[in-house]
Amino acid sequence: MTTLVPILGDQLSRNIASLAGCEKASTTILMMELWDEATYVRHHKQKLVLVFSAMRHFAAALEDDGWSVDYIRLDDDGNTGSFTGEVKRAISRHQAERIRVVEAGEWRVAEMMSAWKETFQIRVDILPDDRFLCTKEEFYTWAQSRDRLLMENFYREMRRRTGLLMDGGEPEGGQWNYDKENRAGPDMFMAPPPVPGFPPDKVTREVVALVERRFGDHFGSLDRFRWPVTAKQAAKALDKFIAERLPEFGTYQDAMAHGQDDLFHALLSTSINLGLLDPLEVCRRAERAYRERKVPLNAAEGFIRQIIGWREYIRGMYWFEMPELREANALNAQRPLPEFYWTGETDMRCLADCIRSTRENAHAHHIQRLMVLGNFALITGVHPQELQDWFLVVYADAYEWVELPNVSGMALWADQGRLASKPYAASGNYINRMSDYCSGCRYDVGKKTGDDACPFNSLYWHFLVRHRKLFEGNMRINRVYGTWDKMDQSKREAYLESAETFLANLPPATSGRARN
Ligand code: FAD
Ligand code: DLZ
Ligand code: SF4
Repeated sequence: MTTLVPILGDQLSRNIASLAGCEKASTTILMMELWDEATYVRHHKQKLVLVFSAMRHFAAALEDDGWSVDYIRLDDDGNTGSFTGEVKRAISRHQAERIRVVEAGEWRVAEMMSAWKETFQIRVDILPDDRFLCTKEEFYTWAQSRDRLLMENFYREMRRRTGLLMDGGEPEGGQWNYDKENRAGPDMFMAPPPVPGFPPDKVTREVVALVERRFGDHFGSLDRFRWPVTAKQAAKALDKFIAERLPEFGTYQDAMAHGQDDLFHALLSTSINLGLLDPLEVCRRAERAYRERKVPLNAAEGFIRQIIGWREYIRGMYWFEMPELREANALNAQRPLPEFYWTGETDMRCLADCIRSTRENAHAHHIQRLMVLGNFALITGVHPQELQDWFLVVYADAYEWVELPNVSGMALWADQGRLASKPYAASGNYINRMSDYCSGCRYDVGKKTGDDACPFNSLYWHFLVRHRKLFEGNMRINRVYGTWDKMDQSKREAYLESAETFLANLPPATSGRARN
């Protein structure tokens, strides 16, 4: 009896649950390069190269281990371009009597998979993805028993459950969270070591040629492709991060510096999301570095919180809130995506730099995504689906399960605050404090209104005034309305007029698009 084990492009883990307990002699692994997956949004070219190259390397590693792998290339004759079409063909090629597959990361693909049993009329076992530390069911149980779904409470449970940075029943060092120590802007002491790059090998070069040929008009440049494409490379990237950048990770976690794209960040999300690195192992490594006194507690805790806290919480929220989350638009934002999100052509130096990094690296770090790109879209009222699609296209680590709650919930407050207790709206003052962007900008961050004033300043107030009814009752933000009410009438009018003039001159996207 042949068991067919489809392994999806983001399931590239040797210990994937679908292979556990399978006999090599009676198992065929199916891996598929698919037109539908490559084009459901017009992914950044680096993401396509990353996924296809990592898939090809993984298939070769499985074959070296003695597994039979049926690998369908994008240009192979007869490739139907869809998961269902390729599984159907493989069932007949291998006379398969059973399918074992790990659940899909995305709603869209999970829906397809749930129809396989009826479509193919054979046994289909869909297994939980145990690379996540919290199952969907555990998350639902946690979420259903609460009014407020605070990440911090979830995180504490995950710390207790994993035992990471615990001292008996108490958090290591006496505090759960050292975020207050993690808010330095860029400074003269900051000297980030370079992130290791992995120049394309023969396999990757072949994929680069394929992507240029078939997806040459997608967003982004391939010139600086440097992502790990194998588990071995990802392990090396992790070693270097723990040794060289983790010690300062906490301190400069929220800092931004012009032209410095990586700072002290891990650059590990692409590897973790593909399955090249195990998230729990990554956290254990960070903990070990702390216990060996190689990194301070604020760095190890801050980093571990991102993974067992934020990453797990975001994934849980995705499944808990779907499918409504994709349509959510609590602020009734209707503006089209501005043109410069595709071109980077704007005088706003912060946005121009974040978009340049996005185009060149298929990456921007968290604060750039949240407080520059997300914040601008929030305060100008960009339609959530326009921004969701853009974020899904442009980042090499983007999969809907992680992109959507971050964009819709965290950045845009489109879910009415179920994920973020207050909107992450900020004026130029925040960006100036956390970056060196403003010093070289054509706009003056100190000016509040007028042609050369930082646009974030008036847009911030315009946003708060537009949504006063909603936010006045929010304890975490309502104090700002006191400040607004105390301002001179003429000053308030100038703010609103500046913002209106700016918005009237904000061209919508015409040169780029997220979907075919
Ligand atoms: P580091 O800053 O070094 O953090 C370490 C790890 O923590 C990351 O590798 C990642 O696995 C995890 N992590 C940190 N924050 C988050 C978070 N909010 N959600 C999930 N995991 C987190 N991350 C993605 O992987 N894919 C996305 O599509 C994505 N879209 C985002 C969109 C917005 C609007 C925002 C605000 C954040 C988004 N993030 C996304 C989260 C975060 O920005 C990236 O995980 C991070 O920038 C990846 O770089 P890094 O590995 O250097 O992360
Ligand atoms: C992201 C992606 C891309 C671009 N291409 C493929 C592919 O050709 N074959 C494949 O198996 N997976 C691909 N993926 C990842 C899938 O989209 C991913 O498995 C889902 O997003 C998770 O449900
Ligand atoms: Fe951005 Fe305003 Fe600073 Fe310019 S002045 S970099 S627009 S925050």
